[in-house]
Amino acid sequence: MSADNFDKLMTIANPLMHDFVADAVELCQPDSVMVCTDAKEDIEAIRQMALNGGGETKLAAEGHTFHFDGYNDQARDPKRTKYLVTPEMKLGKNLSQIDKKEGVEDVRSILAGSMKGKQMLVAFFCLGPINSKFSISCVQVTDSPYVVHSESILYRPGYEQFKRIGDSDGFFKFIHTEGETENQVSINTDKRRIYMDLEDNQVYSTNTQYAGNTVGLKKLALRLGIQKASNEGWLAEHMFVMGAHGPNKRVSYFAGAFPSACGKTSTSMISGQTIVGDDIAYLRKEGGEIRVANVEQGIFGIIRDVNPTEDPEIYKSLTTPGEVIFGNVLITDEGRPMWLGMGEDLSQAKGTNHGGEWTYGKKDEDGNEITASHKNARYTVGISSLDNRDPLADAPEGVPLSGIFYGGRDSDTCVPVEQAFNWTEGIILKGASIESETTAAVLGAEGVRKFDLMSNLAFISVPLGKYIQSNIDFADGLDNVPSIFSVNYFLKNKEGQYLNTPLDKKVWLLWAELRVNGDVDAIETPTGYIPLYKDLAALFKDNLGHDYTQGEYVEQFTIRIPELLAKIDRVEKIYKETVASAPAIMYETFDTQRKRLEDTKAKHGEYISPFDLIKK
Ligand code: SPV
Ligand code: MN
Repeated sequence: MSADNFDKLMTIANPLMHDFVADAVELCQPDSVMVCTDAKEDIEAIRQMALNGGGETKLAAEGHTFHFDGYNDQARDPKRTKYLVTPEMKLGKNLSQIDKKEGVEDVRSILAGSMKGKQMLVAFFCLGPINSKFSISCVQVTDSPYVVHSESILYRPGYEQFKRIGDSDGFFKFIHTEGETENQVSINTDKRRIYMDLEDNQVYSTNTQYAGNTVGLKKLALRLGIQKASNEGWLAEHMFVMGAHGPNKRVSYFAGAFPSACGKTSTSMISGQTIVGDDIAYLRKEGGEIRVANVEQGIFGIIRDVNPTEDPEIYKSLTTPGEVIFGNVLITDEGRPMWLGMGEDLSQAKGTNHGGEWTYGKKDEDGNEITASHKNARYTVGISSLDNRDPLADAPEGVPLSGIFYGGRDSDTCVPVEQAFNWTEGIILKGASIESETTAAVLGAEGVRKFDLMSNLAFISVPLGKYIQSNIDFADGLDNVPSIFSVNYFLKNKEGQYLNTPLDKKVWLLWAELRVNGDVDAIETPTGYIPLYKDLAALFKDNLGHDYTQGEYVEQFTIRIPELLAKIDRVEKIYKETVASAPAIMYETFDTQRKRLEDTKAKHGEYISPFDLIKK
């Protein structure tokens, strides 16, 4: 480490951080170490390193680069992601874990000497807005310039923030090596590890490059954050945050949790609304209300289906010069990125993608089609480059929360939008009961219905029952309790066709905006409140120019009693069999809901038109 870099490190007077870095250097044995501050020159140096063999290549448009992950490194890897636990820790069986002593020994043996011949980067970033109650300082050690470059786009600068915390131990530590590479991609999959040490707030990540496994501040920090939040009485959630724009310039803020690849980013980008963040939120109680802040300042979003019609804001920023990293898309010989669902014919396209040279119809060794871009291909951009950035996106005090959405990929059970009767029912029957058909965002089979409470299951680091109880208790003492809604963008008819277009989510959002402000009435169903036909018809007409028919309404909002009952049975079974810590109120609430469904069935039958539920 040069004297200059050493000074940069020592200027932060935190011996615990120094120890962490010293240990990492000793263990990984890099040839040199660079310490990055918040200075523009340092970030620029990282960008250049990324382009000089550090994981990125320039594209034709100014500021655009691309990055490829290995063919089997295209998503988060739950099988190799584990909590390091001591015998005293009782996390419950849903959380993947390994004995701490054994796991640390194993991952340290992989890290040993891993940076020989390479430069180690030490960088500082901040979770949440800087200099605020939400801020958590982080130090990232990695041999990947791509990782630090991504973090410089996605997170607020943390070097100056780190100085503010003095010698506190309340910071997060991340150590990553991409390991041995060929053509700039990690090759030793068998030595891939993503191990979280909850006692030391430290995460190890090895032999992977995909950002969900490597960018410390993203999902690795969410796991640490959930434990910290649980201990300190706030919430760390897998949620977007956005401003919904109602009548007379009214802005009501919503947060929403959806499993990966279920429309979370595109909800936060609905036209005419403003985005605070698309992926991770911290919620704190202040002065009788919930304040919510975006943990990030950028978006690592799924690029598939980003096109000028459905996502005009993001499409514009991806096709305009400026800082963008494209991941696992098709790169044409002219240096242009192309992707599935971009609104162009890809059958004539050719170029290079994560599988090498590509032309339409190419198959891999196992005979599976290699699509032009991977289904989980991504883009990384700063929110500041978006025209629809909310003016309070970086507010240190966050924004006041009016409502929460929980959604999933559900083809046959829940209506497109429904408001829970109250907070506790919302947490239990909407959030803690999310099931979703699996997608390409996680390695494994697609299309299988999976339980995913609060869309946060992959990241929860405390016993699940404790986490749910914290969510229930969070409304205690509030003057303004936000409303909780379920949304379902993926309802299908018997022929398997979607009943809604992707644009319809705007109507559900704006209905919820009216609802939280008491502007519209609703129909009571056994599971919550749904919109009146007339209110939706007006919203469809005004916002989408669509004449929404009564037929569409009835088909979409029919209450499907058998499916709803089956869902409760499935979810309850999961809690009974696998979540010893589940609070008793959950089972009471499942019973209440079941009884309401049975009573309604006795009166109206199994499939009930919403018109039949309007009180005469
Ligand atoms: C998600 O999959 O939920 C993402 C991308 O936001 S990842 O970084 O992989 O978690
Ligand atoms: Mn996410």
